[in-house]
Amino acid sequence: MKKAMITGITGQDGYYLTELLLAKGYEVTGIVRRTSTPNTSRIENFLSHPGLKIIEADLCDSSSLHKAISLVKPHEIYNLAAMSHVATSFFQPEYSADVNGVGTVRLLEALRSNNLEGFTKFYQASTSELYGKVQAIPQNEKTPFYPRSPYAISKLYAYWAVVNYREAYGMFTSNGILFNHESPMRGLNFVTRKITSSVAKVKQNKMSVLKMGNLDAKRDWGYAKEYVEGMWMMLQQNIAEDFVLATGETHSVREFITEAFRAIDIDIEWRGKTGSLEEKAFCTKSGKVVVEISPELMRPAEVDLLIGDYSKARTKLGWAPKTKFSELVNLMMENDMRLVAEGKL
Ligand code: NAP
Ligand code: F7E
Repeated sequence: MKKAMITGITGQDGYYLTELLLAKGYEVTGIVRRTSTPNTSRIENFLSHPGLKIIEADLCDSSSLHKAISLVKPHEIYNLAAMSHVATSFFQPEYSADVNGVGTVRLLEALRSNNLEGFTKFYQASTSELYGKVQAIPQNEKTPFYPRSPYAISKLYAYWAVVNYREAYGMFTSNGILFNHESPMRGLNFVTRKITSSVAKVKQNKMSVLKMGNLDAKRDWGYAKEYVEGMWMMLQQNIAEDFVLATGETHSVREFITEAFRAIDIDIEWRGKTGSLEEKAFCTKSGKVVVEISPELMRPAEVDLLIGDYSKARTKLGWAPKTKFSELVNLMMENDMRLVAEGKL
């Protein structure tokens, strides 16, 4: 039986990857950090699965990682754990570097100190945020990086550590450079889920106005469930390489909001100078303001435009995204409409 270890198992991608690997018959070990309130709500349904074990460890603590790896000796490790919120990284730059950057090296070193460098395949959750102030459109594996946040800088360090351990020690280490991927499991403070949960509340009269930051930022948004399949495919190769996963389509935050309202049959109209603090969205039918701008939600430096070229993944892995932008918005809206109606949001 193949053994996989997932750091960040309690997050969005951790949920979908656990579902995938258990369905494939893997024995899965999840690394969960200690928190004062339970952090396993996403994976609640898997906790009683005989194929899943949980070990308490932290990316900031080398000895706990060494011990976890020596207990499991996994065939595959998926390093998904991170302080993953870009806006938060501006307030906690040092912590972001510790978890995302040094944490990755701690995990790679734990493999080496357990003499597993020739045995375990390693997946690193790299990110389209590395492209930052983009140097080419669209972005692929050869596009130079230009990080624009402490989060992206920390992930850049981890990216190069993964390349270096591959070259220096011959380890099977792969960077998945994943563009934004979303789902009903997305954390509530990322923009897509913030929009779908808030629009569902507006519809059900539990919120009147949605406050937003930069509406002009453009992202390449895919469906997380499909992206974890790509992670697994990367580790089934004979030779470790880095791959971009993306949809090849880009949409602005403004378009996402319009689409979310459209999904529940509400037409909105944008008024005020586009991109200004005065811009607002009105419900066409009621005339009420439903979206306005909050300057404190703007970031000190922004990533304006991301659009990925996933041709290498399509050719070498046979991976391609299936869910279209409007389908993704619809499935997230459907989920949040139900959760709001049930009083769970
Ligand atoms: P997420 O929902 O924020 O999950 C992050 C996970 O990391 C959680 O399980 C969290 O645990 C865990 N974690 C944080 N700090 C830790 C620490 N010190 N020790 C151990 N675990 C820790 O993120 P996601 O969206 O699933 O993303 C997965 C990974 O892909 C992240 O590395 C992210 O940076 C990267 N990424 C994401 C995207 C995307 O669009 N989603 C795109 C590219 C790359 P708690 O539950 O206890 O907080
Ligand atoms: O922001 C703008 C914001 O926080 C997207 C992480 O998973 O994907 C994610 O990073 C855009 C930005 O994701 C609000 O300024 C406007 O331009 O959903 P986000 P992100 O920063 O792209 C990458 C690939 C990762 O690797 C990260 O881990 O939306 N925006 N108004 C807003 N963003 C938020 N969060 N909240 C707002 O109110």
